[in-house]
Amino acid sequence: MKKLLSLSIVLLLVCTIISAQDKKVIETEFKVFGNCGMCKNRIEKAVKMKEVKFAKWDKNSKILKIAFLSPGITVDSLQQRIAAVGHDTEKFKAPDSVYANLPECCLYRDGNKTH
Ligand SMILES: [Cu+2]
Repeated sequence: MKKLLSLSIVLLLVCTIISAQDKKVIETEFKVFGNCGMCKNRIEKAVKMKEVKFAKWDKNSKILKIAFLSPGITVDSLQQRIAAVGHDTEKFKAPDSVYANLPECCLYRDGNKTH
């Protein structure tokens, strides 16, 4: 009985290790539209969660570099989150109502740059 117990503990450990290895960190980058440092905070905050290991947006290139755990989350779900706080991505457009509430310096669609 004791043997069986220790065997199942070993088995459990092995399974845990295997499933931990299944989670891969994916590094990618995609375009997110925005203007300034406030945008940067908003964008990076939108994807802040434990599955995201790294997120950095560059206001000049408009590129968000991101590293996240797969299959926990997908690029689409990340882009949807960003669009939901008011920033268009390559695939998803922010709702007009959310966009309209952004501070003036963050309004990137009409091409005005106040910074
Ligand atoms: Cu801004």
